Amino acid sequence: MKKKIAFITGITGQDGSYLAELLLKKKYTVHGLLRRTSILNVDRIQDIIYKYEKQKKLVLHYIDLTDTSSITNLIIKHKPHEFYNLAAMSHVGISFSTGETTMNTNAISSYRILESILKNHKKCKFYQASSSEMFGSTPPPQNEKSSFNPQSPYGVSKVSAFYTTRYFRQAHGLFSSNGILFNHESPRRGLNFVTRKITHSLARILVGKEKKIYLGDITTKRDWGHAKDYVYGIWLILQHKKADDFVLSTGKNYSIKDFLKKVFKILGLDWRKFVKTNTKNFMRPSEVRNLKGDSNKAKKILKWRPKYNLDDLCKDMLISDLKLYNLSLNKAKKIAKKLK
Ligand code: NAP
Ligand code: F7E
Repeated sequence: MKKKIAFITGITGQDGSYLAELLLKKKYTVHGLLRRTSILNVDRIQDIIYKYEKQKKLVLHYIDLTDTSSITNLIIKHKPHEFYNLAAMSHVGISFSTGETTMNTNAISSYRILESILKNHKKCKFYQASSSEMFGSTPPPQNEKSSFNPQSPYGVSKVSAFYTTRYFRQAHGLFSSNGILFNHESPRRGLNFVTRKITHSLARILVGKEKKIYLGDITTKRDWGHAKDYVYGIWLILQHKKADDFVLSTGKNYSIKDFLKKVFKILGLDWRKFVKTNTKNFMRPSEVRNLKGDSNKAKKILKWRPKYNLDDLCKDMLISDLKLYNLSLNKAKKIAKKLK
């Protein structure tokens, strides 16, 4: 069989980097779309660049997501079998002050890409990175039938892209699917999302580079999984025989306070000594208070199941951040004893 060609927007991000690794292992040719930045921003994909770029199994193209004509040219030239649209302005808190960019990048781009696929390469399967933020204030558990009540420009933009993806499927027969993913984290998570902020700052506290972690509201609850499990689910969604929408989640939720407790406990520390909460800068005009997903549909139809639990995730993230500061877990525990 001819080798599959996949396009990934957002390849430099957390999910894009894990998905690219997975597809390359599955012998796909991967075309990664990245935007030009003043500092080369390929840390998460450096290893696969060394391993696959020379043989043209990984091909990178500098293209901003909002530059649809360039994306169209690439679609016409390479005729991808699968298009994973992962690029986004993905920070909910920041979206409150960057609403227009957020809508343009996250909502309008999806519309333009789908229109281009319809006109130029109808056979291409399309994946849209939809989000549990779309549920907003809808009480848990949330599944594919729950209503959307977004609470941020980010949430609104993702609802728009969700319905756009459905519209091209229902009206034009495209294979366009939504993955409605609940929060998923990893050592590759951006530093300004709450989980990574906590594990990374704790490592910095141990080496004396920080004294306290300043957080916003720590009473909100999230359903956290590991990004490695979720990119496998993303791939399964496009391998299913028909296009559809699927929730991916663990089905368990915890507060930010629970996450703090778990991470600090690994080193035998009391988080309350090192954290200041309700810091104004990190409070949002409106909050999504309680997310807990019901992914029975994905379990039943795709046979998808997450392997990591929250304790595994906390440990994985903390150990990785300790390494950045040349600390082993044992060494960190010794330093922590002195900080008690
Ligand atoms: P991420 O780490 O923030 O990565 C976002 C990616 O989008 C980065 O590669 C970024 O490029 C790229 N990007 C942003 N604006 C762009 C533009 N104008 N042109 C080209 N590329 C652009 O996000 P993630 O956690 O991997 O999430 C992947 C997708 O899933 C996103 O759409 C996100 O909204 C969605 N999602 C995430 C979660 C989660 O918990 N992680 C849950 C549900 C849905 P730079 O590296 O240059 O910034
Ligand atoms: O916030 C609270 C914050 O920014 C989680 C994105 O991947 O998942 C992510 O969005 C909670 C919120 O993730 C701080 O107010 C407290 O209640 O880590 P977060 P998020 O907003 O849930 C969804 C599913 C996506 O789709 C998004 O792309 O933690 N919180 N103090 C804080 N959050 C941050 N970032 N920083 C704080 O200091």
